[in-house]
Amino acid sequence: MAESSILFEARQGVARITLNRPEVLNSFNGPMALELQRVLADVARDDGVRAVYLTGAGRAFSAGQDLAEAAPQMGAGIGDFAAHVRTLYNPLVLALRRMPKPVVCAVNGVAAGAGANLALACDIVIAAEEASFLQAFVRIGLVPDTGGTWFLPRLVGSAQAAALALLGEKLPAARAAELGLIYKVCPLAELEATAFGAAKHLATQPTFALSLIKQLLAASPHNSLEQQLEMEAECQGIAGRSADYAEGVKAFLEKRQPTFTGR
Ligand code: LHQ
Repeated sequence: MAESSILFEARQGVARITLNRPEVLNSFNGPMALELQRVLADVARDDGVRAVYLTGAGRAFSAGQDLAEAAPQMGAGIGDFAAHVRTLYNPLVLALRRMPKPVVCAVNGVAAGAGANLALACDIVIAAEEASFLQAFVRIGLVPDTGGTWFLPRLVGSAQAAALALLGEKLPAARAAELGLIYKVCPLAELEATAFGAAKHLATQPTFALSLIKQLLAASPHNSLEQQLEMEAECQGIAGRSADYAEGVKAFLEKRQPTFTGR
């Protein structure tokens, strides 16, 4: 039987998800995108999982859409790209953004097209120095999808976003970090320890508060200062009634490390 295109394992409170079609640089065909949707939905529901780690097998993170599947001249292919994006990629972006626990993305190599934007949908992106980000769409006559035109201007500002999307040049990971597109880079040999280490740490943290922080940050670009202050107050009210706050403040007063349960 063929190996799954999405590898999944849960350990130490972390769901480890690996894009696994290395022979085509982990590019996505339909079954792979649907499988990733299923895994993300399971992970979102599983209280035993308190952080998510996403990476790619082999030398790439993901080259985006499998172009062999998408080529018009290949007969069957994908009939309607709009429907394809709506049913396969949009749900992935929303699943990552709405995940009620932090998602750490370890970009181990090139991230192109939908693969690049899937990485940008994650909460914390750490890339190998050898990795790169490529808004490849324009090179084949398409437009950025998978949230690219939403994430890019918010992360790097409109001038850099326009250049990245229109020129479709390969952006080395170190430059991506300088621009604020991603959190940081490290040598490939240290990527696993650095990024999985961050996920493991997050899995021991107050998960409920982390999910509220995600909601606050997601709402921020659309809110006025007044609205955001109100939302912070509301979330603080909720966080203040959590078991983890009770434990956090008790541990502080007792001068010990807290043991958070995520509730
Ligand atoms: C691939 C791919 C690939 C298949 C490398 N597919 N085989 C949404 C809706 C509907 C339709 C279309 O798209 C979308 C969203 C999108 O994501 S559009 C953007 C699609 N992605 C791209 O255009 C990127 C295409 N790939 C590349 O530009 C290069 O492969 C990059 C820059 C990623 C890596 O370059 P290299 O390191 O030089 O590797 P390579 O090009 O030699 O690729 C290695 C193998 O992987 C090769 O196969 P082979 O049999 O020759 O070893 C490639 O054909 C295959 N591969 N990307 N997307």
